[in-house]
Amino acid sequence: MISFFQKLGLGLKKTSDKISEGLKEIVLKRKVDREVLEELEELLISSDIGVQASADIIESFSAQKFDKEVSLSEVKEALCCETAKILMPLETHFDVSEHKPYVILMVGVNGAGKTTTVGKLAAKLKEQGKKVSFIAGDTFRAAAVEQLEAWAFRLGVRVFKGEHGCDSAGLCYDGLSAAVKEGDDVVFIDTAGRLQNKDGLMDELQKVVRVIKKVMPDAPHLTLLTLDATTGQNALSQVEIFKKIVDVNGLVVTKLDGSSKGGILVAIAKENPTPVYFIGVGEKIEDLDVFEAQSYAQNLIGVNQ
Ligand SMILES: Nc1nc2c(ncn2[C@@H]2O[C@H](COP(=O)(O)OP(=O)(O)OP(=O)(O)O)[C@@H](O)[C@H]2O)c(=O)[nH]1
Ligand SMILES: [Mg+2]
Repeated sequence: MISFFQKLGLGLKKTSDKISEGLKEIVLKRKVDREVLEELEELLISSDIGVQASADIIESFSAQKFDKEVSLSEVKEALCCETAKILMPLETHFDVSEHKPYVILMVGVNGAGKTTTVGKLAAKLKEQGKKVSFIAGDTFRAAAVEQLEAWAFRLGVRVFKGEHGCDSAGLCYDGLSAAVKEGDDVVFIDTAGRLQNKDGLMDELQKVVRVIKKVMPDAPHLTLLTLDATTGQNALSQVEIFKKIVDVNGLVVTKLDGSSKGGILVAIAKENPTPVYFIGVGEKIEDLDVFEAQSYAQNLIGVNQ
């Protein structure tokens, strides 16, 4: 069976192909001079790595390799190493045993992959023997509850739901109270997708957090912002704005399969560092894994290509 590392490699292939092709043209039989450095920096920026992170990577690269003849693999190794250094602080540890129930609030723009991530993550927790439940906080989008229920049915998980269009905050209050009573280990609160410029929906999210705290003052223990990797630079503004509204303390980055914008995580690490809990490389239940800086950097730069 294909490993997650291989899947990540395939997923990031569009980005790494672009970087590899660019690198071949730049480094072919040339000493590293100003021009080479500039071209490398441009290549990184055009791969969504961000201006600041690209400048840092090139500065360190230059310190090691300036005026030297280098092979393609040496360049890749050096760029990978610097990229991994920038990504390293985003690595984190997922431990739901610190609270009971451990409350995970899913937030993000429309279609980012929140509900799918709930399903994939719940499957992992169930495998570990945890008692998991869902609160269908997306009372807004037609079929949102059914989508969550389909995952719940498949995994054997309880769903707390209300009438279509009912008050999401009220539902979350009741749902969390029920989860406490049931002795659940982990509760996922799925919420409606909301664009970062929709004030009304953002107010609703704050209300959800306020009522959750009435049931459990230290909850939500993890507010996970789900980012769609194909959105590229816009992900930076999503991180910034969602952090202003709620206490986002973790990220999930989905759709790395087929995205040529995998460099965005490096930009986030530099400009708005936030722990990355999971990355998604497909629609299937097993297509979610923990984020690892080293393997991410290797697949992004295409060191083995
Ligand atoms: N290729 C790919 N598709 C994904 C991934 N994660 C989610 N999807 C797909 O993206 C689409 C949207 O996913 P949802 O989980 O419904 O997203 P959401 O954020 O809950 O959407 P709203 O509730 O409408 O805001 C679905 O078709 C998912 O199967 C991933 O890592 N890779
Ligand atoms: Mg959803």
